[in-house]
Amino acid sequence: MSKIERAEVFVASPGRTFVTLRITTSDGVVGLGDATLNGRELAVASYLRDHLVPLLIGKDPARIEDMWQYLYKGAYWRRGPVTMTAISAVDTALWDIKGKVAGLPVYQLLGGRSRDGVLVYSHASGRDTAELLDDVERFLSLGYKAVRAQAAVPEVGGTYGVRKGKLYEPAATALPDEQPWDTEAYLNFAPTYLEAVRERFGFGFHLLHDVHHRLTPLEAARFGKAVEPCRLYWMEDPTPAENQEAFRLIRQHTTTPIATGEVLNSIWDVQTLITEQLIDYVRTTVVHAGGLTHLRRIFDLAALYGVRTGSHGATDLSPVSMAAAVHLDVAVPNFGIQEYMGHADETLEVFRGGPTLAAGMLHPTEVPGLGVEYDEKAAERYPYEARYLPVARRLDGSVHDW
Ligand code: CS2
Ligand code: MG
Repeated sequence: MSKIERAEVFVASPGRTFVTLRITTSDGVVGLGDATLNGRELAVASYLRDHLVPLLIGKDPARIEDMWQYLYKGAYWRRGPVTMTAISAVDTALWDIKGKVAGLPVYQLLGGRSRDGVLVYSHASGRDTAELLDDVERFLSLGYKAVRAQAAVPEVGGTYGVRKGKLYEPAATALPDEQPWDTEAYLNFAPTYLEAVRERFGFGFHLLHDVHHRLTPLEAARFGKAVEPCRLYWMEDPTPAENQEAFRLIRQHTTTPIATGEVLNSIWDVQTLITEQLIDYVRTTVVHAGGLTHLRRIFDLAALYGVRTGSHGATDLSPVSMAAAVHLDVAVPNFGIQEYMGHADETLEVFRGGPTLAAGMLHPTEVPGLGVEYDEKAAERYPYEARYLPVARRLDGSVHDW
């Protein structure tokens, strides 16, 4: 029987920081898992190196479900982003190994194709409405069928989601950047630029918007009503989702579809949201919600209630978890859409392979496993750099949800 012989944790910053788990079996088969938790990377690296790696050595890599239960229940302290990201990395690496041993791409192990390709959306943004409109036009001209729109709110300067360079990168400073926030200014301005997008480009593509956890339930209801004429594909994270019941109030007031879940990491964190149909898309991911094994469970629960998938896919999810995401996206029956921002050139020097983008859709690799390789030598050229996500403060100085 093949055994897990080695489990190595790599922390490197090629374009941005990523934590990658590499498991090698006694037969020399290698599996990769993404263990990146933006702004708290070393916590997961230590959880893996100091607490999980000693448990992996000598274990049977084929027993994926058993490993999941062993790591989840064996921790005693359950759930949370650090624990679940570490478990996700192990789970994903074992699916990579299983695909390589079977000689099949991972989607074939998940039931095979349900669709020809995976619809994606990317991020258009601007420092003002005019710049945003130009950016939307750029993505539409690239063939995207779905575009997220975010613009800075004039009175409060920087706002969530406004790209500075080639890619939107929020974790850009060695200590948290404190950014101003004013809800009233946002509520007055954001609907105007979403309307401007529809006025300029019409309704022939999906338009998405990320509120990014910033409103109270009633403010979110007000925003949802205000943007109903824009016919959004979704408004994302309208209010912090720890309080799942809060979404009942939003639901009572607006038909704007709702997506949430990128900061959540288990089926229990989205159980009420799904079973009470308080959301339309669940955004949990391979890297933060327990790997393919657990994410498949979440997606199957969602399917029972007409909730579709809409997984998070920002630049801080490595090509490994993006590849795993597309293998699952192409197979599940209730797929909705996949976020896809691409990665920096430096990142792609280290992570080789992965899904291909064509006509606004991602396509999984056909090689055995996940289809991504990690170039350890290239990674050594990009030593770890500590980076933090920003903190938002209201105009009175009090901390707000970033
Ligand atoms: C955002 C992310 O892509 C999204 O929907 O919410 O940019 C998020 O802010 C980052 O992934 C946080 O690391
Ligand atoms: Mg988001």
